[in-house]
Amino acid sequence: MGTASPNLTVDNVVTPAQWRVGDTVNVSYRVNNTGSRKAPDLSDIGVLRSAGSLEPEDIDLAARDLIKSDLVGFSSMTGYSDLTRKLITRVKELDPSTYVIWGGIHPIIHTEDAAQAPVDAICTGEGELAFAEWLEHYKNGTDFTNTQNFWFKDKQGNIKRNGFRPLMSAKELETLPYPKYAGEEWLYSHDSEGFRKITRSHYLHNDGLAYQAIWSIGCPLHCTFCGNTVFIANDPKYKRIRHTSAAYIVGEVQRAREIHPHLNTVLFHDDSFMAIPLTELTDFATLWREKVNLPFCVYGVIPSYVQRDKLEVLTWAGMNRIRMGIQSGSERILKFYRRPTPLPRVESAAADLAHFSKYHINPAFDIIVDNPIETRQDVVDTLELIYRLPRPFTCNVFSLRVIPNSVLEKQMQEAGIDLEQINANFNSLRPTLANVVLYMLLVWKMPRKWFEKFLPHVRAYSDPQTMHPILLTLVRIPWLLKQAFRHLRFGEFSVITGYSGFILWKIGLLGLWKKLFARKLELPRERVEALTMNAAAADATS
Ligand code: B12
Ligand SMILES: C[S@@+](CC[C@H](N)C(=O)[O-])C[C@H]1O[C@@H](n2cnc3c(N)ncnc32)[C@H](O)[C@@H]1O
Ligand code: SF4
Repeated sequence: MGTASPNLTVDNVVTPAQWRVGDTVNVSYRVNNTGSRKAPDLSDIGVLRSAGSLEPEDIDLAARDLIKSDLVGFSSMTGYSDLTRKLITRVKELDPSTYVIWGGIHPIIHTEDAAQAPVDAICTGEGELAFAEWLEHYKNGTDFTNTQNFWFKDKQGNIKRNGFRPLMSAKELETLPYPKYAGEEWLYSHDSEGFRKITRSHYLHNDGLAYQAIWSIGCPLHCTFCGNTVFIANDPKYKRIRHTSAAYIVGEVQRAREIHPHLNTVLFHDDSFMAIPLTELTDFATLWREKVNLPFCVYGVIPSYVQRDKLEVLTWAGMNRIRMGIQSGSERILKFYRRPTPLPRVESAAADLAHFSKYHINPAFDIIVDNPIETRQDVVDTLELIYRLPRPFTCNVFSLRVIPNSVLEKQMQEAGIDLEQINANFNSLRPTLANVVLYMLLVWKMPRKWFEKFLPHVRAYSDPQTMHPILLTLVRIPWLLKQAFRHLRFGEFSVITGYSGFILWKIGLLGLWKKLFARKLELPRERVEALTMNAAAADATS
């Protein structure tokens, strides 16, 4: 029999029709407890993971712990900027002498907004070397206000806006220590205990059996909706792909496995992994097989950089999953996003991926929907592309959001459109028929004549239309099950988190399962040698 516990569900969520990142808004909701025990405190419930989800008591409790330090550094994306601002404000109210620095994507992308918070400094670019320089001055009591990649605020509130340091070179990246992992890290918890040490259980619940890594920085494209547009505006050299040596990244993963021997997959979050030259990928593949020999997933794949050779060498190394950005099936919309990935190139990349489907959990293609610029034809074009792409695959379907200061923000302002911004979850789609049909296609390629019956009823985002929230929820259930099944078949526990994968690993069943069901590409030595030689020639000409 299970232990008595509260079971809280939230409904009747009412939010303003539109809000911008940084706004404080009123959100009302109803909480039902269908469990067998009283809930300890209803303020445990966050709404839409929005910045306003922490109650003032939580903010106060966290801030009281933080002011025990002389220096507090915050790091946040824009979606969490409101929460960060509240924490900073409370820290400063409780102890104005605590030195506060705000870093991370938000101060880089929306610098003026972050600078308005009661901070002492914000970090406006890469932090590693800049922070080391600042810290040296801070400890020695010397003037730190000239440190680049920082803006400083004096007691009167005047802001000193310093410029940018050059981006770190590959050589400099190589000198950095591995990212902190499962060491002295603390997590704030709602349960009135405040900060608690991070345990293996936290990792299992967040990442399953996966290790999250980034090998390369940079992206050659500048899609209007992406934060990259700001990185590139700050320094055009951001377009270049910079990365550490294969030995460094392999060493990083080996270190993680020493701490957590249960790790059984690595997820690379690089923005443009496939743009790394073939010679370097071949070096990586050879060393990876030799020293790590774990499956891995590559998230940032731009269709124009997909090549058979690259796929072959990485699959041989252990790559078993790929996520590729398609965004739209309409050439007009790709042009609007300034994405130089013509549809024939997208389709040939998908065909190349299909060639390796035996060794891969189906690839996931990113698609952006709910764009008010789209016409009905653009929406139909995307559905048609999804219909004809070679299977198996799935899609990550995102609702378009405007990242402040991105080129898209200007495009939307010019078009007179005020969009809900990225505070809301990217996955909260509008329940249009177009989105329902999209998910149906991800579950099953229906006969062409059925598909053609749906198409005339599909509308553009801005057109008046009937919404289908229940249908959208229903069609997502088999889609989720299908995805979970595909991961299970490969014994891959990165989307299925918690203890299940860990227990299977511990009793040895996971290893056995993978031996029986997961296929691994083996290549004869001559083929590997040929790939290595071809790589040098191919990189020289590309
Ligand atoms: C890895 C990644 C993820 C991972 C991990 C996210 C996480 N919570 O850690 C996953 C896949 C889960 C993810 C999810 C999302 N992501 Co993401 N993600 C990235 C990615 C590719 C790299 C970020 C990273 O870790 N970089 C490595 C670290 C070391 O660098 P950094 O954070 O930039 O920090 C440096 C500086 O900022 C500075 N710094 C940082 N903090 C501090 C603090 C102090 C005190 C100092 C001095 C300096 C400093 O120094 C650091 C080293 O140079 C970026 C794109 C990019 N190229 O940055 C997008 C990015 C951050 N993601 C983005 C978004 C929008 C999301 C999602 C909202 C998307 C979604 N589908 O829902 C979710 C949010 C999930 C969540 N709740 O956190 C946007 C953020 C835009 C914005 N303005 O906020 C980005 C920029 C991509 C984009 N589209 O433009 N993401
Ligand atoms: C950071 S991108 C990296 C993917 C890869 N570099 C590519 O574009 O092919 C991750 C995905 O998030 C989605 N995304 C990024 N910015 C978005 C925005 N402003 N609104 C909606 N989705 C967005 C896109 O679908 C994108 O493919
Ligand atoms: S290719 Fe991906 S990471 Fe690069 S700019 Fe476009 S969306 Fe951003």
